[in-house]
Amino acid sequence: MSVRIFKDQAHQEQFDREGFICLPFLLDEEVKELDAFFDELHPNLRENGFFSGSYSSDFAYKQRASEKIVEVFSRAYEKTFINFTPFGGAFLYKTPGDQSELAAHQDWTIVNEDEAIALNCWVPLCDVSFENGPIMVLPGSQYTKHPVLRAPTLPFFFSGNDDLVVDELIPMEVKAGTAVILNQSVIHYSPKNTTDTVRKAITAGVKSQGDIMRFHYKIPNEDKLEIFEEDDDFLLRFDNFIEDIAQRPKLGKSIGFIDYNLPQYSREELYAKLKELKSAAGYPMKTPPPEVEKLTDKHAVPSTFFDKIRSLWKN
Ligand SMILES: O=C(O)CCC(=O)C(=O)O
Repeated sequence: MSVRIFKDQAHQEQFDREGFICLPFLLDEEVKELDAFFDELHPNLRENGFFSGSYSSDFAYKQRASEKIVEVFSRAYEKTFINFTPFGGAFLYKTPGDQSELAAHQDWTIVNEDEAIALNCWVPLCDVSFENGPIMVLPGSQYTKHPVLRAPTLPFFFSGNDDLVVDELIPMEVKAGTAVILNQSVIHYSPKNTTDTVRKAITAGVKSQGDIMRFHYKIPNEDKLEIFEEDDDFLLRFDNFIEDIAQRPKLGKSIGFIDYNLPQYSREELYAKLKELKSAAGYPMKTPPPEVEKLTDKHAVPSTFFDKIRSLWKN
């Protein structure tokens, strides 16, 4: 089902087919304003890593950043979208170094994707090329083409075989102020920053107007998810991001339970699925199919978003 959110019909069709679209978005002066605000908010950058404002435990910082981003983005939002509600934003940065890779992931399910849409506008504040860690996407991996639920307590359907996915991603080498507008369910990733300057960007969320936000929690040792309805600013309200996302939500209203099993694929099946999704989106595969091999322990152990985020915090 296509949920209308773009004003322009051609943009909507491309987004529905590929799961993402790159569009001119911010004016030069808006980029400059946000870049100066980034510097004001982050006088000291952490070294050698990828950092998102969402990980901070400082609510006032997160709210200030989010409100400013929404304010400056509002002109471009009005030009681009219809029937939409912005739900905040955060600064992201990648400082040079070999720890600055961000693992392949899909963003959490935060709306009922059978009826509504949630997307991210990822907008770099500097020109982005393969060298400084661009966002990379798997075309066609959006919910409408491959419906899976995502939550910090669930693995991804490709967990353990991330290498197959990463080999097939397309880098978004775009100019400062361009938006890479991603369905939140699209698989994405960013490689390390191998330059000697910081790569700054913004991620800002937009959802279908009127849709209530939600969050899923996997009941330990059961194939069951509990669903919570959440306020529009719930993503800003984690006190201790790394610990809170692994637990039953403290905020929101439980609206019930569903039985849920994530699809599971062998390496060969996963390759075939990626090929199916990419071809339907109009993209050829970049790599040959994997050798038929026995599932090893490495492939069998799923990792969750929580594990991946924890590994980012080691440095
Ligand atoms: O900025 C990046 O490198 C990637 C950001 C990202 O994947 C995310 O915020 O979900």
